[in-house]
Amino acid sequence: MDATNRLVAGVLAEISDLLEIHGENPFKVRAYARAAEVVGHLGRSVAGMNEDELEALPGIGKAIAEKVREIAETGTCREQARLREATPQGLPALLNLQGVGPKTVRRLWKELGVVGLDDLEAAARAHRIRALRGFREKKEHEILRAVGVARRGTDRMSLTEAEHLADVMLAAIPGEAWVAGSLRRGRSTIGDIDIVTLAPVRETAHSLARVADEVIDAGEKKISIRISGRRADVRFAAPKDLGAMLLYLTGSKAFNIRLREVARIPGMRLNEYGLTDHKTGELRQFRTEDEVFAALGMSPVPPELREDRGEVDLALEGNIPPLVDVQEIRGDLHVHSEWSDGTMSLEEIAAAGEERGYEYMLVSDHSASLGIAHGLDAPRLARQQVAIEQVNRTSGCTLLAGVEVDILADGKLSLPDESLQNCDLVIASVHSAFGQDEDVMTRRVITAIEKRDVDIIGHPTGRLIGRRPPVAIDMERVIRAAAENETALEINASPGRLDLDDIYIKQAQERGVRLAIGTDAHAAPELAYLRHGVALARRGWCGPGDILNTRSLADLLERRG
Ligand code: DGT
Ligand code: CA
Ligand code: CA
Ligand code: ZN
Repeated sequence: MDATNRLVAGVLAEISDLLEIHGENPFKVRAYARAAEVVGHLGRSVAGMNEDELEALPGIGKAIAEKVREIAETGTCREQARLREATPQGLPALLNLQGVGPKTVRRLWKELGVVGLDDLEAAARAHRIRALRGFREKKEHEILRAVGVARRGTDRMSLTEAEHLADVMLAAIPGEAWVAGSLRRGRSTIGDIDIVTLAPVRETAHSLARVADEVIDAGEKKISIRISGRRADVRFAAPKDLGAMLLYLTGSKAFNIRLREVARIPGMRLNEYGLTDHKTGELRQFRTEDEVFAALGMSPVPPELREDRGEVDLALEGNIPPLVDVQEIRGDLHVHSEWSDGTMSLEEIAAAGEERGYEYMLVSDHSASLGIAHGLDAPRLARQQVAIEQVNRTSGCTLLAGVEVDILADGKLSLPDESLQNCDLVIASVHSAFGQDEDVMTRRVITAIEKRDVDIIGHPTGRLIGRRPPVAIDMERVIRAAAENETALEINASPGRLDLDDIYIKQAQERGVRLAIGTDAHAAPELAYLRHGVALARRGWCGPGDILNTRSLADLLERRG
C-alpha cells in the first residue's frame, strides 16, 4: 500500500474508534471507519489528490475529504488530536481484545476507571467486572483470556492449518456440519474457526471435548473450544433455520451489517434466526441461504464476495458477475520438478496432471542465479525441453516447457533471450534484493513486464504469510504496465504466499489484466493448493475469462505466436 494511504487510513480508523469510545454519533463513527477502508484499498495515492477528487470517492464527503488532506500533509489532524487529548492512552488498545467492543471499553472506563490492559486484568481478577450490570462471570473469564492472548501477541492461522483443524472438528461432530466464517469466505488468513451444525448439543460437546485442548464454553446455542492452541466456535442450528444461521456466521461482519440495512427498508429485522417483521413480530425461517437472499430480493452472493465491496448492491439488481469455478481450470501454471528444487520427475508431473483431469501443466523450474539451489542455466534448460518433448509423446496431459526466471536486482533476467524464446511460457519472479525501495522495485518488475518473452509475473508482492511482508512496490503502476504489455500476473496459490491478494486481483481484473493461477508445487500433494488460488480469484471478482488457466492448450500457446 502507498505510504500516505496507509497513514491516512490508520488515522481515520483511529478517529472512528475514539468517537465510539466517547459515545458519539454512530453515523459519524461508521463514516470514518468506511473512509479508512476506502483509502486503505485505494489504487492511487491520496497524496496527489485535491479535495474535489477525494470527495468523488465513495464514502468520502466534504468533512472527511478535508481531514484526508490535512492528514496527508501533516501526518495528523485536529480531530485526532482533540480525541487523543480526551482519551486515556491505554484505552484504545483494549478494542483489540476478543469480545471487547467500544461500548464495553466505554463502560469499563466510566464505571470501573479502567484505562489500560493492567487495570483491566486487575479488575477482572478482583471480580469487579462480573459486578457490572449486564456483565456476568462468563464475560469476566472471556476478558481474562483475551488479556492473556494480547500479552502473548495474536497471530492468525494459515489456510492449511485452519482447514486441517476444521476437518478434525467436522469428523468429530456427530451430525451434519458446515464451515462458516472467514474460512468459508476463503480469506488468506484465518482468525478463528466457525462451524454450524445440526448435530445434537450434548453429543457434540462430548465429541469435541475429545479433540479439544480445552472446552472454553459449552452452552445450548454454542460451544467454544481451543484446539491445537487455536480458537473455534460451533453454533447449533435446526434444519428450519439453518439458512439464516449459516449466512450470519459466514459474515463478513461488514457484509452482515449491510444485509441488515437492506432488510430494514421493508421493515424487517435480520438475525441468525431469520427475518422478523417489525409490525407483526412474525419470524420467517429459512432452510437455505438462497431462501434468505430471495426474501431480501437479492440474487445469492457467493461467500467469497461477502466483504461489502459493492456486491450487495449488485445482488439487489440481480447482477452478481459470474465467478471462475474450479471445474473450469484446465491446468496448473506453476510447477517445479526435480530438475531444480522440486521432488517430482517430469513423468510424475504429467501423471499427476492427468490424474487431476488437466490438459496441461507448466513446468517452471528456477533459473540459475545466486541463492537458488539447482537452478537451470541455458544448456540444462535446453536439455529439459528435450526431455519434456519426450514425455509429451505418451502423456495424456501436456507438459508446457517453461521456466521461472529470476528478475535480477536491476530488472534484467537471469537467462539469455534465446533460452526464453524457446519456452512455451515464461514466469519471471523476484527472489532477491527484497529490500529495495518502492520506486526501484516497481521499475525492476515493470522492466520484466515489458520484456516480450515474459508471460507471467510470479508471486508479485513476494510476501510470505506470517514470515515476510510484501516488498515495497507500487501495484497500481505494475497493474497498469501488465495491462499495457498483456503480461499476466500470478495468483500464487501456495498457502504460505497467496500472492496476489484479493484487493490487487480485483484492481488487476478491473483493468483487464489476465491472472495465472499456479500452485508453485514442489511436491505432488501441493498441486491440491489450486483451489486456494481459485478462491482468491473469486474474492478478486474474477470470471473465467480473466484467468489464463481456463484457456485451452491451443489458445494458451497462441499468445506467444
Ligand atoms: P476471522 O475469524 O477473524 O478470520 O474472521 P471471521 O469473519 O470468521 O469473524 P468471526 O469469527 O469474528 O465471526 C464469524 C462471523 O460471525 C462473522 O464473519 C460475522 C459474524 N459476526 C461476528 N461478530 C459480529 C458482529 O458483531 N455483528 C455481526 N453482524 N456479525 C458478526
Ligand atoms: Ca472466524
Ligand atoms: Ca468466531
Ligand atoms: Zn518463485
